[in-house]
Amino acid sequence: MEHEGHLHPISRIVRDVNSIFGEMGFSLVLGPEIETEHYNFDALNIPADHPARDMWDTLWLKPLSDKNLLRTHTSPMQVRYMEKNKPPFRIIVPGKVFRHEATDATHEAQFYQLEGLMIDKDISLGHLKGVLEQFFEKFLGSDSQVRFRPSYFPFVEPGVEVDVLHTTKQGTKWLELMGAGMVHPNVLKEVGIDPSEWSGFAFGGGVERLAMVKYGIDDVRLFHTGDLRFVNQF
Ligand code: YSA
Repeated sequence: MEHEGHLHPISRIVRDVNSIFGEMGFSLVLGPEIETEHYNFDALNIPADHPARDMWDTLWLKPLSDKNLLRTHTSPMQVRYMEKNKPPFRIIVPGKVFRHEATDATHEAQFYQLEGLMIDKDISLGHLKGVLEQFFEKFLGSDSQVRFRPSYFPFVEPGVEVDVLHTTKQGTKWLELMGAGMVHPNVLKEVGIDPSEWSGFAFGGGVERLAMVKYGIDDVRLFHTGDLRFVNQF
């Protein structure tokens, strides 16, 4: 008997997200999974002694003296892209990230993130909110509920976190989907972009969590167990 194959739900989400942001003028960019301390931390305004490094439990590669690591987030691609390209631009960067952390229903040690970056003239927090609200409306439908909370990341000022209402068999509650904010002037200066002329926003979201909200799934670990009874439902 022949069985028709299909995309893994995470690949499908990445394609859907790419097409929604593509309609809003964002281009797709990819980057390396092995990163340097410079791009993962220093160039993002997180120097070696900065307490915010504890936000990302890092898997360092040997020899430790080389300061190479498995990227803990897709944000290093903001710096790599801005070093090589002149604004204005809008990009999204999907990719695998790695963290040395215990797993639970909302945390994996290896998962996918989606980075977004827009730099132009006179960009404000209102543009960030508008773009993300439009994205969630197209991705989840007009009855989806999104909230923005003040938060802190060293590479943005101000910073926010974005939660979406998540309904599963267990009930409905807010799930954190993204960190975001206005790109910090120090990050722009680091790549030679004048913050008095250009401004912009960035965001980084969890792709598995986007899928959890879209499909009402209550455990992030289901995506990577290889259990076909789960995967074949999509
Ligand atoms: C913040 C500001 C910006 O201007 C740009 C990007 C960011 C996000 C930042 N780089 C970051 O990684 N923040 S985060 O640690 O809070 O992760 C972002 C999102 O990834 C979370 O909101 C969540 O949806 C997902 N995530 C985080 N840890 C996870 C996870 N998903 C599954 N398993 C984990 N362990």
